[in-house]
Amino acid sequence: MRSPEFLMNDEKDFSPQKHGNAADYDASSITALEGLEAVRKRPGMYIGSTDIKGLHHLVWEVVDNSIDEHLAGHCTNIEVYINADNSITVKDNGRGIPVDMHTKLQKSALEVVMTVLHAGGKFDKDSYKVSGGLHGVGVSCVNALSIHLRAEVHRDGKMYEQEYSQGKPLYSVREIGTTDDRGTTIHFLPDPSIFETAEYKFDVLAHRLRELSFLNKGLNLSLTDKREKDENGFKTEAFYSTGGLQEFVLWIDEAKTGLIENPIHIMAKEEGVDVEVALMYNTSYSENLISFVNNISTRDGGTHVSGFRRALTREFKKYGEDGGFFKKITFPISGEDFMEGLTAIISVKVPEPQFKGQTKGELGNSEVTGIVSRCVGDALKTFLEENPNHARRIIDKVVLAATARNAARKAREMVQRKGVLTGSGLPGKLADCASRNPAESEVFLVEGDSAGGTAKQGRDRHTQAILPLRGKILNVEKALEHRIYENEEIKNIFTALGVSIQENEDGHRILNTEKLRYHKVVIMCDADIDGSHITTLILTFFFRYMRELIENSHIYIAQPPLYQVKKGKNMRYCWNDVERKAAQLEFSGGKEDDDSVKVQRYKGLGEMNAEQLWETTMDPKTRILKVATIDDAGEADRMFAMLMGDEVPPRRAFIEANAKYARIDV
Ligand code: 0RA
Repeated sequence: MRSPEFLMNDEKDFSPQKHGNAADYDASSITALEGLEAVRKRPGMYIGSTDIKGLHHLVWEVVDNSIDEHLAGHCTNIEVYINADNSITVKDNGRGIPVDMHTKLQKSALEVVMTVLHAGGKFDKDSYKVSGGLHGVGVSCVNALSIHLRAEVHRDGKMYEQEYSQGKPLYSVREIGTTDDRGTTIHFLPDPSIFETAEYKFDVLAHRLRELSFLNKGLNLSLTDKREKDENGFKTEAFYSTGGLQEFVLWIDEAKTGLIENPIHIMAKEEGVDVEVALMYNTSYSENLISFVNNISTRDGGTHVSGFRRALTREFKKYGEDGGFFKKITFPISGEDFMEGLTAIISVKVPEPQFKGQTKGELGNSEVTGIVSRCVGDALKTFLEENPNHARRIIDKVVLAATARNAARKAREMVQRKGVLTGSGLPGKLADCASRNPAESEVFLVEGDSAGGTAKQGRDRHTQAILPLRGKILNVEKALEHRIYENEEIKNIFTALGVSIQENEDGHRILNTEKLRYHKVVIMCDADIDGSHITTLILTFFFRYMRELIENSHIYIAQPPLYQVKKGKNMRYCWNDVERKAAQLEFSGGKEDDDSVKVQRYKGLGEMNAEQLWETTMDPKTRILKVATIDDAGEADRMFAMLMGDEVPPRRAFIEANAKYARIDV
């Protein structure tokens, strides 16, 4: 399906599993818990889903075990291969999975690790564990869900192997030779009877491996795609970071202009908790905070993020007040003002992490707040003392942010008082639907008044509303916040949707979606360059000001067809060139250029009549809708800034690299 490529994301939800141990490991410390049949019966329970996300999840289950070896100080290299048949090989130079006999089970430890759910050594508090993935499942789940898996272990001078099918060993662990190296190689082919899709995506794997390299400086990671070969051999990418989070921040901010020379890099350890933070101020208005616990992304933050915010606000506030830099400001400075234009990565390593929340995306350990707050506070104090010039630049930016926030609040209050943002008076341009049930109601945001008119005629009046948007909508990436509330089209979106923005005592903007009037908001633009640009502008607006709507799957992108192929009474709509060619060949009975087969290229929605628009793009029974998602706020932020910001070179590079995705009309 066509889509702006930056919306395609990988997955990065992980929760820890307490598992494995260090030097005193032996097979008898493994505890057997459950059989693997359960995993095959209900795979979703263990790996989240059996779609493309679940497929990629298998790789992370294995890689996380290798990362654990690195965290325990035993592994420097992890190689990942996508093989020609879409099987995966993960090779590390860790200690190698133990192979000695498990006394009770009378099996090799390797077999136990590979075939028993939750098998692990006794928990070792001295090293951090990430393995287990989202549902704390481990490598045995990968085995259960693979039609074939081969484990090769190099350990104590010997090589061992065992193979499995759907989790069942094909033979006992056997010795296959001698070796000088150490490590584990896991090769697996996902079971096609379990997964909806078999094809691995290079970019998805590359993205997480790059992230892992920033999070684990000094670790060599590589990805090789053996499915395609060109004159330079297989496509391969190596990920290695010497600078760690400092480099991570610069990579995320590639398209932004720095406010200070270098990122502030903080590394500290307290009470067994490793704290690493890198932060950078840039000239943009957005905040980008990314956090990890034991290499696992914590999407919803948690105690480590609270500690960071607390320290940042406290130290900058004190510095600004002591220096008399806030004298001119007549309203209170809020925590938010210190976050504008800030990109920060917070990574903590906690021996016994507790994850909270529905998706386990939030760190719960309460002691971590104080630890991070002290470590970051001390480091910031030193930075501010030693770098008065940079400190001044940041403080000036904070003052500007506070002033802008105050102006935005006034502008918002003005329109909200008038009822414009609260949904009382609906915009005149909105052709509302009859239903008052948001769950069945949808609104189409349509590019241009004329296409809006066609959509109005074609729609199902009961459930579908139409809001035409005139011309290009405001580029919110470049506009100051108070300008946003003055923009007609944006005001109309707020009013039509029935959502409003409120500010809490911390200055934090909160979206009130209680009165959301439509559960589906469909962006419907022309299938040309302009149309895709407008789609991106609207998505940028939702990303910056109504992110919850994207997170809660309320935002969709309509997919109008690109062609109509016709011969006599035969007619078919086509969404890409493959479909078009197939239709042409079919209608002509195999003749390459049959003049009686007519191909109409749809560039704009306006080229379709109401009935055609309904049939192809709006009818819930036949249309294709793409849901907008942000699985990775960091990546999305980077892409939006790149596409919409004012730094031209990286944007051009991105558009060129992704030309086949970005250009819809190829
Ligand atoms: C159980 C115990 C130990 C290591 C591992 C498993 C292990 C698993 C994987 C999966 C991929 N690579 C891996 N490397 C190691 C501890 C080993 C010891 O104490 O020697």
